Formats: sequence, C-alpha cells, structure tokens
Amino acid sequence: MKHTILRLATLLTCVALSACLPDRSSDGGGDGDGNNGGGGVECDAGQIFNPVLGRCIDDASGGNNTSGANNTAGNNTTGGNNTSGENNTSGGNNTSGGDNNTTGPGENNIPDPNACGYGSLKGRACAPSGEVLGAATVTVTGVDCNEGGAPFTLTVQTLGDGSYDLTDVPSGLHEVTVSTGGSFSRTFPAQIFDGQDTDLTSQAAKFCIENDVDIAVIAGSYDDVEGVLDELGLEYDMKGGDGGLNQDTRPYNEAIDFLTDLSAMSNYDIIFINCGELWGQLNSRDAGKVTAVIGNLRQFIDQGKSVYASDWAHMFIERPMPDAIDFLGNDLSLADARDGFAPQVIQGSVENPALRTVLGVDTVAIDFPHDPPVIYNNNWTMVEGASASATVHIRGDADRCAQGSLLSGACPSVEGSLPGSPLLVSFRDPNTGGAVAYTSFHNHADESVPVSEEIEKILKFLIFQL
Ligand SMILES: [Ca+2]
Ligand SMILES: [Ca+2]
Repeated sequence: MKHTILRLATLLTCVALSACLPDRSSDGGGDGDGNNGGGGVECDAGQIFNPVLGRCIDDASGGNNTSGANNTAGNNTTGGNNTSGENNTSGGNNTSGGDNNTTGPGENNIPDPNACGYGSLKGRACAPSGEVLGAATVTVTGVDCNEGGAPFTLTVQTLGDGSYDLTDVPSGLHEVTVSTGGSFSRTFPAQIFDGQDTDLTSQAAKFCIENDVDIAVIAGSYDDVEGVLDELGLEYDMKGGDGGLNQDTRPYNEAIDFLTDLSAMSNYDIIFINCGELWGQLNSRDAGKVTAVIGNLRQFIDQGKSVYASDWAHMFIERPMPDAIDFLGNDLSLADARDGFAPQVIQGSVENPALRTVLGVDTVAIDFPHDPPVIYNNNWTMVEGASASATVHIRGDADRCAQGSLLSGACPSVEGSLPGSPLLVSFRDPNTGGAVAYTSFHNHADESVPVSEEIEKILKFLIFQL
C-alpha cells in the first residue's frame, strides 16, 4: 500500500511540472527542437511554425516539405523563395539547388519563362490532312535576350518524316513559320525556355499547314490531280474541263470562260490544268480566244501566282512562259513534243535534294502505263531542257515513239531515246515570285490504276512547291 501512494505522488508531480514526459506538442520556442521560427506559437505534433504565413504547417517529410511555401526547416529558407535544397514540390522562385526546383541545375524543373539563355524547338510539319511534310522549311524569328534584344532568325529543313529539331534557340516567345517554298505556310508562337526542349511533336496536328490557299482545278481526261489534293486535305474549286472523251461542251465552256476572265482567275493562288484535250479543243473551237487565254495566264503568273500543267496540257505553261521549259523539238509544235513512248518505266534520277529528302532515295521508277485505254499515255509530252534558273527535280532516259500519226494516237513501237529527259520541272520567276510546274507523268484519271507510292509522294511534294 505504501508503495502505491508514492508512485501516485510522483505522477501528480510530473503533470504539474510538465517536465517528466517529452511534450512533442510544445513548440513555444526555446524548446530546442528546431521547429519554431520564433513565433511563440504552439504547433501540433508533425507540424512546424511558419513565420511568414504566421501559422503552423505540416512538416510532412522532415527537411523536405511537400507542401506550403515559406518553409522554415529543411532545405527551404524562406517562403516561396527557397535558395537551396532538393525536392521542393511547391513554391516558386527556387534559385539554386538540386532536383525538382523550379529553376536550377537539377531534373524536372518547371521552366522559368524569364530566364535568359538557350533552349531547343522540336516538332513535325504536316499538310492540312495531317500527312507529314518532308523538306519543309521551319523558321524561328524573334529577339535574342542573350544579345541585348537583337533580332534573330533561325532556319532548318524538316526530314523525310516531317520532323525538325532546332537547337541553340534564344529563350523567349518567338514566331515559328513552317513553309514549303510556295504558297503554303503556317505561323504560330512558341515559347522557348532556357535549358529546355520545347517539343511540339505530340501536338503537331495543331500546327499543320493552313488550308488558306485558293486553288482552281481544270479537269482533264487523263489526269486527276484533284485526287492528290483531296488526300492532302486541300480545298479547291473545279473550273470546268476538257469535257471528257465525248467532248462535252458544258465543262469546256466553263473552263474557257474562266481562263478568259482574269478577274475570276485572280481570286486564286494556284491553277491546276490536268492532262487532257482542252488545248486541242480550244484551238479547234475557239482559236480567237487562244491569245486571251495565254495573256491571262501570263498575267496571273506575273501576279506571283502558280500554274501547274501535266503532259498534254503543257501548252498552257509553254505559251505564257516560253523560256522556262524547253520541250522536245520546236516548242510551238505539239507533234514534236508529244513523242514519249508507252508503256515504259523510266529510272528517274532524283536531282532536287529536297525531293530526295522526301523520297529517301536517289532514283525512282516513273511508270508510263498504257492500259486501260483512258490512260493510253503514248505520245506523252517530252522535255529536252530547262532554263538555267528552273529546277529539274527528276530526269531520266526516255524511249521515244516510232513514227506514227499523232492525230490517230499511233505510237506503235520504240524508235530512239531522249537521254536525261526532265520529267518534273518547276520554274519560279525571281522578280514576281510567280511559278510554273510541269510533269510528263501524272496521277491517273482512272482510279483503278493507282500510281505508285513514290509518284504519289512526288506529286504531293510538287503541289507544295507551288
Ligand atoms: Ca519553251
Ligand atoms: Ca525545244
């Protein structure tokens, strides 16, 4: 019994003095536990006093707090402005230290847009359809914080898969333009952070080439360039055509009405004229309008715009721009130029480096099939040279027709060849920016005979040069 009374007395004494047991909730200062910044406030167990916030906050992980700015213990020295230490998960303006700070040398730092230095920009160029665009030009323009705000321009060409990677880009908010050398482009802002990659690849679809180029297409019996435009997601207006093999006059009249109306033409940036019978029909039905059509096409090009014609439509670019492309023989003679034999497959040498980037090969098979009848292809229009300032994208040794009657479409066999014949030529006037482009080969009007994957890529590339 005596023993029991003594132990009870000791316990009562301890409660009164608050000194016998460790008191983890006592944080009123002077207790030596380091969890008091001087506020004189009692904090609960597992908390520390924050002098800036003026209240207790969780001390969740010892010296590395996971929440709350203005930590007084651990590696954080002041609120929101930690000057050292690792693994601060919130609070801005950490100025140095280890990982996960908002700036500084570690990993996973949230970039500071105001930090001046250099970063990189990655992405992928694409057509409006989302198809990748190889050999496109990516230009970044802005002011260089490292050079006192001096203007800068950086340029890179996309690879065959449309990707680009620009390094050593000054940090800051800049303007990025993706262009393809012709009418097509897209401009958007991009923020570059010091020491960081700005990688737009996963959201490339937001930055595809804009569908704001106005395109007119004139149909032709043997070509279907609009099928390629469809695949690229490009919009266009049909402006008549050659009326097909039955020589329908309604589309013919619509086409010639358009080509004799410069103001109507001027609503467009590019006119595509498909391989077909339109030139022959114009000369036989409306010889008096030939001069007006040629003059309008020339003025259209002089406005800085572009005309693409394939194969039997070649006079629509030869006549307004006679110096750009040297067609076989006398350039005013249809019979001279229409001498290509079909069927044949030409091993074309890819001469334009940009097109090589797109194709990933140096030579490409250019197929001139002969079947079915709608793509006969014999008597295809041959090129023997081009202006020194023109671009010959592809050339190859081409078999010519044995003497036959052009009017009857006869091309019974091979006789001779035209070595190194340009098969795809484009020309851009350095003064006006206007351009013409010509291909001997083309998409097929008959969809049951699709062109090869390479030819499709070539035609898509060509469209974006216009
Ligand atoms: Ca010529
Ligand atoms: Ca010639």
